[in-house]
Amino acid sequence: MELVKRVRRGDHAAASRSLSIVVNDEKDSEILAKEFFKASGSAQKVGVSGPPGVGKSTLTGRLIGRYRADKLKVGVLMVDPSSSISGGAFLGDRLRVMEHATDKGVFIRSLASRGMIGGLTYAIFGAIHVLETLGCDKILIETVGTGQDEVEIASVADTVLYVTTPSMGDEIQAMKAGAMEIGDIFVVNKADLAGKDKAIADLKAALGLGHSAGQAVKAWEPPVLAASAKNGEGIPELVRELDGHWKHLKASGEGRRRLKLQHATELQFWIQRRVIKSALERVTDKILEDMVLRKTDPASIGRKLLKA
Ligand SMILES: Nc1nc2c(ncn2[C@@H]2O[C@H](COP(=O)(O)OP(=O)(O)OP(=O)(O)O)[C@@H](O)[C@H]2O)c(=O)[nH]1
Ligand SMILES: [Mg+2]
Repeated sequence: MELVKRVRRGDHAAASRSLSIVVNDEKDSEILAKEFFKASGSAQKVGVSGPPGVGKSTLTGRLIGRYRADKLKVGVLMVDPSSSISGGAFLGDRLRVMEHATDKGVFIRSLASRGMIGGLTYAIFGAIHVLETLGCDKILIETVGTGQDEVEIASVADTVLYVTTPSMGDEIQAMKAGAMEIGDIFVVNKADLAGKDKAIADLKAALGLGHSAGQAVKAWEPPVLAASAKNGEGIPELVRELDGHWKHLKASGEGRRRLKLQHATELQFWIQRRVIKSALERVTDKILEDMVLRKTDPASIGRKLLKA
């Protein structure tokens, strides 16, 4: 409880300790998680998603800068679904946002999925509640788009920012629709390079935007912007759209719908984690021995363990 109080007062060391406990499911994690959940629910959670190398981390650094200029407190979660492969790139990510690391208004943490029971998604929820308790107004969650994870970010974030580049024009056409459908705001980053206008047109065409004549006006038409995280071009406009989406979520009821979806997903992962953990703890060598001897089978044993 002392730890929770310290996090509420904005103590970064306490937040860091709490994150480790909650994410790794250490002793007392459940007691803490309950308190953090109660104190959370007010920040805008922005998922920064898109293919590898498009500039998500650089853009995240820019967004931190803008939010800090407005005196907002920012939490950053860098989610690495495959830390075993991209350890090096990940270090680069941290460096790109590192200029903010000594700022008391910014809290940065990376999450890797290796060895986590219940997977990364559950850990992200736990981390988000700690950051909200810490007083973060905006939480930026960077994920590398490998298809699967992109879909997951849509059940964690309030606003999904989908990042591409001018050189991706043709690939966009070939991309699975599902990977992009999750975007609430689209950014063609690296607009300092050639081809941004064509990229924007291609993206709009792929999204089926701008052809709504005769159709009912959608409550939120995803904007497609150009930006350069490198030189800062288009960043104020991007922040305006992010704020606009946040207002839209609150005014339309869509925000509440998404929050319920997030809670349903978190609950699903909580159950999954607990059930798997407690069932697996009761698998003895005797059981495995009986399976080798074909005295029993996974379905029979599994059922028995679940009942218990
Ligand atoms: N020209 C140009 N280069 C950029 C821009 N933004 C980022 N870059 C460069 O693109 C490279 C990748 O940038 P990152 O920010 O690491 O991209 P990322 O999407 O986070 O990469 P992963 O996390 O590895 O998927 C770096 O060399 C950046 O300097 C931009 O606006 N213009
Ligand atoms: Mg990155």
